[in-house]
Amino acid sequence: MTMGGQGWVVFGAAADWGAGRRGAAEGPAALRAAGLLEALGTAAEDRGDLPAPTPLPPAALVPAALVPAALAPSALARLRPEGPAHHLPRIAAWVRAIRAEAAAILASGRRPLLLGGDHSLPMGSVAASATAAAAAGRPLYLLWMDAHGDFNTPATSPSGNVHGMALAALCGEPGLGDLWGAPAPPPVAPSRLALLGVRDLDPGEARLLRARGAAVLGMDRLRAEGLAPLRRFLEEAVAAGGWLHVSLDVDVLDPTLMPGTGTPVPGGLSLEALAAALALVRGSGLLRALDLVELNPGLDPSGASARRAVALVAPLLATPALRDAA
Ligand code: NNH
Ligand code: MN
Ligand code: MN
Ligand code: MN
Repeated sequence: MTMGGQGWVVFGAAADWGAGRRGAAEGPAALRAAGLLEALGTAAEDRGDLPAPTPLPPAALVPAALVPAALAPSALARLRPEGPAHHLPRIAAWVRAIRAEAAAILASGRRPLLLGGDHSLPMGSVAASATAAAAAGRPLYLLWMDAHGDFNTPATSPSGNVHGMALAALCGEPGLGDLWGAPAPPPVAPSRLALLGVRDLDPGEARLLRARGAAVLGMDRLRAEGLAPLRRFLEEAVAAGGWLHVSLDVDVLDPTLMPGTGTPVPGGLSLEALAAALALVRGSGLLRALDLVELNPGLDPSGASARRAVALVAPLLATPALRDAA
């Protein structure tokens, strides 16, 4: 089924090279099995999963000479033999394929919904949003819903897992080499970025986030102020005539509600709080693109994690008209 106008186009990326454990690649199949397409109704088109791209030659990416110099010996000792950004050539190939797909969907005036897969993959979808927003003369606002900051670089990452570096790379932090090829996307402005639900920051990424001045609406802040800071962020985006991309890492939910994810962190959002946040997003009328990532269905054989993810995003996508169809 297809629909023109502002409908959603769903595509999957069955890849988990950015995560520390395998299994998020089963996310797209699990989300479809849990009824995602039925929940979206006839207004959405499902393009299926992208074919696995061929890994890029490693030489195109992190220059080896840069790496040891950038790392403290203590960080170096914790790295696995494959280097400071695991599986980067494969991830870069996925990122480029996802960017191309999301860009084509945006160019047709519709809205991409990326089903992951791990959280390195939105380096492709957000790149497409950033490029399209710039071409339309609109400021891009990015809402990153996550237990984690994903603001490491190869030099600060304690794990070497690229899903923990995706947001930093999108904001223009160096370290992943020529990830996107040409043309590189415009970097996401930290002043138009909000992280929601964060409760696990590594020391290096915490320092970098602070230095860049991004709005970290962590769990402590949410407990104190509720969703008021998110409301202000969205109001600012509306006033600026912005576009909004939401990248939803399911580990933003409390692990008691979302056990099917690879790096659960206690103390997360309730279903009600996340639904309320997504209702504010929907009400803004600005949402142009969504990522739904880090579901690892094998870690929750009950299937409840996938069903909850579907139930949460379905109302978000049952779309009111965009504020501005241009
Ligand atoms: N901060 C850790 C790292 O960089 C964990 C990242 N894991 C995530 N991010 N799931 O959303 O390795
Ligand atoms: Mn993440
Ligand atoms: Mn996370
Ligand atoms: Mn951590």
